[in-house]
Amino acid sequence: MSENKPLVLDEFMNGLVRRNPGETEFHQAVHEVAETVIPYINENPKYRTAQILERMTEPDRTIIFRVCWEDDEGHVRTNRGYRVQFNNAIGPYKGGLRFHPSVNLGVLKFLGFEQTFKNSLTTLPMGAGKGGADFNPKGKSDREVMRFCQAFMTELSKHIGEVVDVPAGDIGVGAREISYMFGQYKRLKNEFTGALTGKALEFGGSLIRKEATGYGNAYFMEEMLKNKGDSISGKNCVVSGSGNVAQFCAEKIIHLGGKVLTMSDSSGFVHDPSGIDQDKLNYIIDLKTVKRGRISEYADKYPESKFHEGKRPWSISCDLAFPCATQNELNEDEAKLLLVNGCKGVSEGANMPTEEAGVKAFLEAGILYAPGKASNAGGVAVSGLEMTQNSIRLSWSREELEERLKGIMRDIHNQCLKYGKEGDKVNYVKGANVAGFVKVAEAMLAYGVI
Ligand code: NDP
Ligand code: 2IT
Repeated sequence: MSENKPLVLDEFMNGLVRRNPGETEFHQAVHEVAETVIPYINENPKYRTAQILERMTEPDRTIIFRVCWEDDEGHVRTNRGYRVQFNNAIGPYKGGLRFHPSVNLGVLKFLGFEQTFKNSLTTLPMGAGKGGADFNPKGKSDREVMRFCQAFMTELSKHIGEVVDVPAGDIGVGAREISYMFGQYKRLKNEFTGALTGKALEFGGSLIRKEATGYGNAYFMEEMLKNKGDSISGKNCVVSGSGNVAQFCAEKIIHLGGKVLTMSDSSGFVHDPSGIDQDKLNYIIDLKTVKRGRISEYADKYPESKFHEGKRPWSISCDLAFPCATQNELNEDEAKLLLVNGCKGVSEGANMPTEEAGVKAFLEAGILYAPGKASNAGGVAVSGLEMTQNSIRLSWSREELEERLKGIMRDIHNQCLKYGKEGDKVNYVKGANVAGFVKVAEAMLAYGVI
């Protein structure tokens, strides 16, 4: 039977590309996983005969809808909304919502696919989904954002629920947007249930959720270094982004004794050779979350720093790099430049920030390299803990949650060691992909053909 022939990467990818034309980010995410998982599947033919990888790369369903709203001038605006319910083998669909003009089906499928492996790694019972809209929150008034969120949720509410699908934030969706959407969900359903995570503390949110992705990313780097008898303390660190993930990644690097040299946004990066300390970081957090300003304003406030317009921070010499902005923000040349300048570790806070050729350069150089599905899983992990707290109608303390988050990141690191050890090195890409795959694959096998 042809099903029993070994899987061949190129043949598998040709089929996937043919079925999903033009979805380049989705092709990239699947290729990165297939490269490491196909050899494992060929050693374990039960996954092959059950077509597990073919089934895992096809979302359970994709929902696409029109979102109409009125701007402050009374003009009617139309956007496209999405929810990709990727896989619920091990729990309700779970994953963020992204509001950004670059959102399209291919981007959300890549994110939903990655989420399948990431959520599996967290050890918590969560399936995978991702959604959002091509809405651009930049330059919109609060009332416009509110009207958009309400219109978006009016349709989305038909498809989600605390045991069905539980969205959260991502790029362009933070506390403000989650609050507007939760309010609308509650109003439409006439029930108070934890159908979203990342909520404010007053209405069912969890302590540490805001910090979790960034903190978790720094903890993951600390685990990788600890495994080699080293630590973040005293290291020069380059961070990209200045949003939720970047802010709290920088904060934890500072707590752990590292020096943060850069932060960025889509208009460029700031380099502060004297280091971005907690006071300066507090300025950035206020600038980006309250004033909704631009990172260039940092250089006006702190003249010892310099703003590099239109540039990314990877040319700055560092020991450790933390890409925390968006996908494909670090290319092959930049990866090689980081290596030449002495970078010894990269931990991804963003989803798929490194282009495939860049990943290859890091792996060939044998530096510590953590793919986002392992290193940024702290955010969705604490979302999972928010779901638990909502279910038992209790909230845990900051200390308890931070310990749990640390424990989960340690656990993810151990899973990477289990499947990724290659001599005295660890291939975290292979480790994360295979470990994430096995749990979901076993559940799918157990259900039979569905
Ligand atoms: P935010 O919206 O809070 O911040 C995004 C940051 O990235 C901003 O600094 C933004 O700059 C920058 N950015 C966005 N798009 C681009 C682009 N095309 N080019 C350059 N810079 C860009 O999002 P988050 O911090 O929540 O998300 C950052 C990354 O982390 C994403 O990849 C997300 O998927 C991932 N992630 C987020 C999690 C979470 O819990 N929030 C969990 C796990 C992963 P500007 O202000 O100019 O747009
Ligand atoms: O990419 C991600 O893991 C997130 N945006 C967080 C998802 C979540 O459900 O908390």
